[in-house]
Amino acid sequence: MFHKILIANRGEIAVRIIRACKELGIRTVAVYSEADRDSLHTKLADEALCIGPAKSKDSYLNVSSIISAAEVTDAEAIHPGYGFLAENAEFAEICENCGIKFIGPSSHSMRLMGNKIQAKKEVERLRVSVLPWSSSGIKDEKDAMDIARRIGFPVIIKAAAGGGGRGMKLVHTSASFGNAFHTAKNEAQAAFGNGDVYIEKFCEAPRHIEIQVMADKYGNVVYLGERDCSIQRRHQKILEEAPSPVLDERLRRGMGDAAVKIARAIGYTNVGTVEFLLDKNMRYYFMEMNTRVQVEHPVTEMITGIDIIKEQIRLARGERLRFKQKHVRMRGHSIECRINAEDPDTFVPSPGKITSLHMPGGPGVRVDSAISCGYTVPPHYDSLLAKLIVHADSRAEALRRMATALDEMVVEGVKTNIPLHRKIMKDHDFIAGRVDINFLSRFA
Ligand code: MV4
Repeated sequence: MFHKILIANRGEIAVRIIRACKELGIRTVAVYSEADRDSLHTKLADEALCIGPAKSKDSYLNVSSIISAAEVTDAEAIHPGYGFLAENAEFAEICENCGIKFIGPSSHSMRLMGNKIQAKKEVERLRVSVLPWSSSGIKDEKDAMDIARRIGFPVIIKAAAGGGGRGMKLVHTSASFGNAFHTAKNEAQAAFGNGDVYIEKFCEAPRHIEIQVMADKYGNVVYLGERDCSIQRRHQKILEEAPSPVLDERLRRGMGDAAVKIARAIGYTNVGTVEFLLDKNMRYYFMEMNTRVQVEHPVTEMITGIDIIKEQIRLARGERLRFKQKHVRMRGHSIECRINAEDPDTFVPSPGKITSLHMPGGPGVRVDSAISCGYTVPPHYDSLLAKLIVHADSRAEALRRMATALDEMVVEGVKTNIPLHRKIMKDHDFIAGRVDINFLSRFA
C-alpha cells in the first residue's frame, strides 16, 4: 500500500480522505492556503504545508506548489478530492510524469470525458441513448441554424469544454437562435479557451440520475446503483438520495449496464459517475461522465456499505476490485442534505464566525464536515459547511430521520439553508418522490 498520500483539497472532503487514509494505515500530508491555517484538515493530517495565499488560484489550484509539497514530503500519491484540480487532465499528467500517483482515472480518460463532444460521440457509438444532437459537427452559423431546425426547438447549446451546466444556452425559437449561438461560442471561448459548442434537443423537466461506477486496472467494472440529484439550484445540488424513488430493477439494470459499458469502452479506471437525464416517459439519455469522486458519494456508501474513498486509493495502487457486480447489494434508503452557509431565501453566501454549533446524531445519522464552534468560514471557497446524511430501512423512515436531524442541528453566527431543507422535508411532492430539476424554483 501507499505509505503517504498528499490531499490536494480542503474542507470536508480533505477530512473525509484523511480519515480513509488513517483506516488504511497511510500517512497524510495536508496542504492549506493562508486562509485555512487553523482548519480541521490541517490539524488532522500527519503533516501540513502552506501552499499559498487564500485565493484558490494561488493555492489549491497552484500546480507547482502542490507538486513541490508532494516532493518535499515524499508523498507517493495525490488525492485531488472534488473541484479544484480533480478534473484537470494536465495536472493528472504532470503527476504521472513526476512519478506521483494521481488518485483518479488516467489523464487520457479525463481528457476524453472532459470534451463533451468527444464523450457523446464515443457513447453514441456504443448505442447508449443520447438526445438528438449536432453529431456531425457545426460548420458555421447557417449550418447551426439548419441543425437546430432539424432537431426541433427548444434546443440547448452547450460548450464542448463545459459540463456541470456551465456554458449552456436554452433557445426556444429560431428567431433567438443566431444571437444565442454567437453568445454561447464567445462565452465558451472566454471561459474555457475553447469555443466549440454543440446543439442538443432540450429535455423538459427531467430528473437527474447518475450512476456510480468503479473500475480496476484489469478490466473489471461494476456499478453501485444510482443517485437521484434532481433537487438543485443553478447547477448546485442541494439534496441527493439513493436509490431514486422512481427507478425499478429493470431500469436500474439498464442504466447501470450502460454506465459500465461506457467505462469499459474507454478503459476507465478508478471511480467515476455517469450522468443521465430521465424524462417523463422514463427514458434515459447520457449527459456526461464525471471523472472524480462526487460530493454526494456518501449516499451510495450508506446503501452499499462500500467505502468509495478507500476503494479509490486501493484501485489507484493497482489492487483488483474486491467484489463482483453480483456482490453489490443495496439496502435501505439514504438522503444527503448539503448544509450551506447561505441565506435560505436569496442563496447569497454567508461567511463568518460560527458562534454556536450542535451536530445531530443517533442511529443512521452521519455528518461529513470540517467545521467547529469558533471556526470562521472563509469567503474564498464554496459555502458547504456540512453534509448531513441519513440511512434507514425505507425512504419514509429516512425522511423522518432527516427531519429529526435537521430539527436538532444548530448553527449560529452564519446563515444556513437548514430552513430550506426543513421545508423540503414537508413538501408533498418531495414526500411522494415527484420531483424534477425545476423543483426548487417554487421555493425562491
Ligand atoms: C440538459 C437539460 C435539458 N435538455 N440537456 C445541466 C447539467 C449538465 N450535466 C446537463 N444539464 C442539463 N442538460 C438537455 N438536452 C437540462 C439540464 C439541466 C439540469 C440537469 C441536471 C440537473 C439539473 C439541471 C438544471 C438545469 C438544467
